[in-house]
Amino acid sequence: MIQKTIYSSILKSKKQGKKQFAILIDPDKFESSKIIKLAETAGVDFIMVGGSIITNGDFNACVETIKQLTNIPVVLFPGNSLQISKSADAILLLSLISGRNADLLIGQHVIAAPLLKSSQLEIIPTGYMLIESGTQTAASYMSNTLPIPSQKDDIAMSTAMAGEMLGLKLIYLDAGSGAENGVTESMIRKVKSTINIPLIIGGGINTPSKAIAACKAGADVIVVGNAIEKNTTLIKNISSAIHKL
Ligand code: 1GP
Repeated sequence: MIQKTIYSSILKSKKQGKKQFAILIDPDKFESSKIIKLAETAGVDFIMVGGSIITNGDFNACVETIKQLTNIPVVLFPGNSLQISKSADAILLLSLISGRNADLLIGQHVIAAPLLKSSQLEIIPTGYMLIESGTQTAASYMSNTLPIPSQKDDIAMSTAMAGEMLGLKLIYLDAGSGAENGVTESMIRKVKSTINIPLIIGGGINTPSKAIAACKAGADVIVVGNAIEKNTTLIKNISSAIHKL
């Protein structure tokens, strides 16, 4: 019997006021075990795998390789229903609630449901919200949705509230991979004040101080992808910074 404990560990950390750190692996760029070893040493809480588009990577092989290398839980963060691997531990079942694209609110989920049902994956229903970041991101283009304007805290708050009322278990505010401007502290703070479920923040976090600021504003989990591809020492630096909070 597979233990499905990832969501409960997020809830437990939230209750204790402990922040969690996830690294995001893009299967197109995953080349070596080095990054996974660094994640282990740094005490990374989760490894997320996914991307808006995969061109040359093998999604399933990437997940299997990571699973062989580490006991850190592997959580799928799928850009579409092709990005499902039964070898992972859990999946963020994303509903793109910032957008009005029915396919990403329910369509892809219908396609994926039988496969997910037959898997051992822990399913974590997640309200996924793209936040405008200065330039158009791959996530916004590929999803054919408009992100929420970065200064419109009220829209973000109402969207997150609706997501929680619909029964979603996490809210993920994402400025998009490599975003120039991350989600503002003001928006994080206000969204946090309106929901009880855990809050994930990602997109453009490339220094320990940005990660700390997002945590202090209310993030329960910080996700970093782009920056650690460029500078692997950030894995340790960001992890120790937010785990000390
Ligand atoms: C992207 O939130 C993730 O969907 C992570 O963003 O790659 O900018 O760290 P970065």
